[in-house]
Amino acid sequence: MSKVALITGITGQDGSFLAELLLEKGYEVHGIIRRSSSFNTGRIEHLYIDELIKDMHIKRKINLHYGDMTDSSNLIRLIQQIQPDEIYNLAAQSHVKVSFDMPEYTADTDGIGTLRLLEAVRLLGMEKKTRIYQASTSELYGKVQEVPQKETTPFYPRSPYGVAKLYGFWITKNYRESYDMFCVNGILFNHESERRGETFVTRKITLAAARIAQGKQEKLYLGNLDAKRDWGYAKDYVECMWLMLQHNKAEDFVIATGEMHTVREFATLAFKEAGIELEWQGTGIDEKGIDKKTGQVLIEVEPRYFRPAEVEQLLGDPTKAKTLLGWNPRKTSFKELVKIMVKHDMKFVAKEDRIKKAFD
Ligand code: NDP
Ligand code: GDR
Repeated sequence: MSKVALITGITGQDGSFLAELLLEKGYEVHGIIRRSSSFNTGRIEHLYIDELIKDMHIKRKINLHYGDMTDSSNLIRLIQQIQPDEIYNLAAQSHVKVSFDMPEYTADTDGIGTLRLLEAVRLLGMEKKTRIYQASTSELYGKVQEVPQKETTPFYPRSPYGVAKLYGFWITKNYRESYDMFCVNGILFNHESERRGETFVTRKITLAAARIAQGKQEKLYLGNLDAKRDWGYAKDYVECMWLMLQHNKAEDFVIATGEMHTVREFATLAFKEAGIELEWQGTGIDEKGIDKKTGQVLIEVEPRYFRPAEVEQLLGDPTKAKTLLGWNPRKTSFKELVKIMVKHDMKFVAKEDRIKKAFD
């Protein structure tokens, strides 16, 4: 009998990579999707469309169910019906800047949503059957109290998102300690990919670099160029989520590369991959990224992208995951990550244009 997994947030960056990994491992995979007036399944279509075409008996590789983290009765019904051995709670309003605009919704989905899921498992008497992974985050460290950050570093969140995820972290730990449930927190540092949402800084940069290189965009506007992040590759990180649920003991882990770069460095490297050498001039909001060859200003600072409270730097220490889970934090280097994203977006942007023309 294959194991049964339920993924909340299956349509997101991590959900799509995790679904692929679990299918490879022979799992029966279920996912919760939100009803939307437009398609939100772009990242997972290949996991069921191919199968639909091949086999008209509709032998789907993944099973999708409508649901929402704000709806308890829906979560209870789905968990009862699916009887999962493992739940990966990846669903969240995951944009830090947007959480300042939608603090209550973010708290409801990211904080109380986690409680709803844990309670559903407990109320159904599945505490001993179902293992739960909670998508915690380096944003918990916020205004950092120690460098690098590890499992014992105190938290100091700096956004409604960080505060909502703080509740998710502690309620997961509390259910583990109160009801002896196998529920764990993965404190994941930023991880990116060619499937990253287009408003997160890395993807915004790689898409802009590709469009500018192909003459389809003039300028890129960014916020804080000095922010430093520990950026890894999402495909490597979902492996850790799975490893944490296979571990013999329920415990929390920091997942990071142990290397930190500024937004400016990411942009410099991404533009280089797209064939453009940047040089930086000016300081603060007057800083500009200039094409060395043509002298054209390609990047400007736009105060609209600054946050009311910023997380200036994050650097994780993955020693525990390395030692206890045998995970390799340097599988994909920073340089390789940028290369993967720019290579993808150069093709994506070229195709985007062909699609647009087809509808003209
Ligand atoms: P994405 O934003 O790409 O995906 C979020 C997913 O959650 C989407 O499937 C989205 O659905 C779904 N979702 C949002 N709100 C709800 C809701 N109310 N009910 C049900 N589903 C909902 O995030 P990532 O894949 O990047 O991240 C996965 C998780 O890991 C998130 O919890 C995030 O906070 C956390 N995390 C991410 C890190 C990163 O660097 N990527 C680092 C640390 C933690 P839809 O497609 O319909 O919008
Ligand atoms: P983050 O990711 O807030 O770390 O949260 P994001 O890519 O949005 O920002 C990273 C840093 O870049 C700075 N920045 C900009 N950010 C965006 N989005 N747009 C810009 O134009 C821009 N210019 C500079 C930001 O100020 C910030 O310092 C991500 C999410 O995936 C969370 O869900 C997750 O928990 C954390 O990573 C770990």
